[in-house]
Amino acid sequence: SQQTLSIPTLIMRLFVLSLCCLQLALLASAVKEDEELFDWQEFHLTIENPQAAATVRHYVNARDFLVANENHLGYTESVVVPPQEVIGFMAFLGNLQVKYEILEKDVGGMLLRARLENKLSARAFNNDPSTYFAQSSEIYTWMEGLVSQNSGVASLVSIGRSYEGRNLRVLRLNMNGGSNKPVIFIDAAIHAREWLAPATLNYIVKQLINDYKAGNSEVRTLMNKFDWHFMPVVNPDGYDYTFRSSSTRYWRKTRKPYRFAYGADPNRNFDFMFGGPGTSNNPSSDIYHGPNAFSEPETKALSDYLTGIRNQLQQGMYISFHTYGQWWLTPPGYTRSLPSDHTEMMRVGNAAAAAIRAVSGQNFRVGQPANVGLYEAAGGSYDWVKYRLGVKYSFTPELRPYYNGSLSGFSPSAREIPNSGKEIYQAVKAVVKEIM
Ligand code: 0X9
Ligand code: ZN
Repeated sequence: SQQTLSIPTLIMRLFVLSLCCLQLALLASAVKEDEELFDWQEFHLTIENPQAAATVRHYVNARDFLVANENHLGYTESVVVPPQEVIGFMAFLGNLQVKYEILEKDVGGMLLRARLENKLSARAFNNDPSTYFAQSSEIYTWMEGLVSQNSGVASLVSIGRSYEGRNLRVLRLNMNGGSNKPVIFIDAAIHAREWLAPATLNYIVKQLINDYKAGNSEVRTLMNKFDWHFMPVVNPDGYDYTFRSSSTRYWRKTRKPYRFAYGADPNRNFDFMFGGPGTSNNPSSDIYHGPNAFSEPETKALSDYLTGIRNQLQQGMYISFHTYGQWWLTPPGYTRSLPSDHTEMMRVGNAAAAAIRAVSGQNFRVGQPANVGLYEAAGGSYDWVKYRLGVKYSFTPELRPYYNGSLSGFSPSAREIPNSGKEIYQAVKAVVKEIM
């Protein structure tokens, strides 16, 4: 069924095609993937109205700035600006009467120092991923080592593959071999840039094994009673991408391509209140929920695995490590309305905060995100686990440092790993004891 096109139709089609190309070129004007960001400055904006927010977004999108949506209190946003654009951006913000603060004058320098420190840590501690920020393959190799040193009690489960084909792996510690024990499931790095989360998880794994072997009676009780499952890297494509250069360091989402952008926010991609408050249908947004629930192979694999152990999980607990801000978040995260078991959830959450305070003096706020200074967000993993799988005890801790609005909170020094590890290890034991 060949079709001849009239001249006007052809011209029309060429015109539409050229418009598409123009749009492609505009959208492709993102920061180069290998940009090291030396002397780039981090602006923190406090935008009072949606109109101004749109104007700022338009200005920023037309330039090669690095934007990391935070969607914390209202319309606040971190924008990282190249040195030659700083003066112009300040003038633009002044005209628009948008309040701003410069939080970092050399983002690239700061990230380079963090990277060097991380290298030194790796070398000083034998490339042990509980002492430095390791990529997914290094963490997997380390877990394989744990399995061979602890045969019979430790095992590795492959639960699927990421979009780019990386392994999705769960380390299981079942000390006395019992079957059908209640499960404690802990995951990390649903969000790519939150490096302290997998490192803290690895620290806890190592500490549990050491304390068990040393005959610590508290740990022996907790490990014998529960089957412990650890998934250090839920989003390995995004996580490994953050190791490529400074300009990719703040990547948050998966890496599956969508129209002119990459990735969905895995913590908006679960099948509970999908597309609700605190999510976006724009693929270039940092909180893009994806085309449909479980569109990402990573969230699909995790949800299938959790569904498979549902009965054991209902008797245990789900904990999803994120950073940063120092909160021990309780569900539901999609709304500020209190759940019927609010008092009980606060009781258990407060036990975590008390344990942390006793170890380090750090303050962790407990409650639903929108009631403790964060925001409502639908489609998150812990809400799905609680309200779809029926797992009562489901938490999302936001680890160190205390929230200050800056992107630098995502790149703490490797020296923070043991500090975070110690306090969160005690917190995890405390909450599990509360539900025994
Ligand atoms: O926005 C999120 O997904 C979490 N904060 S983060 O800074 N790590 O991105 C908050 C998760 C709270 N849980 C839900 N609201 N689902
Ligand atoms: Zn997160």
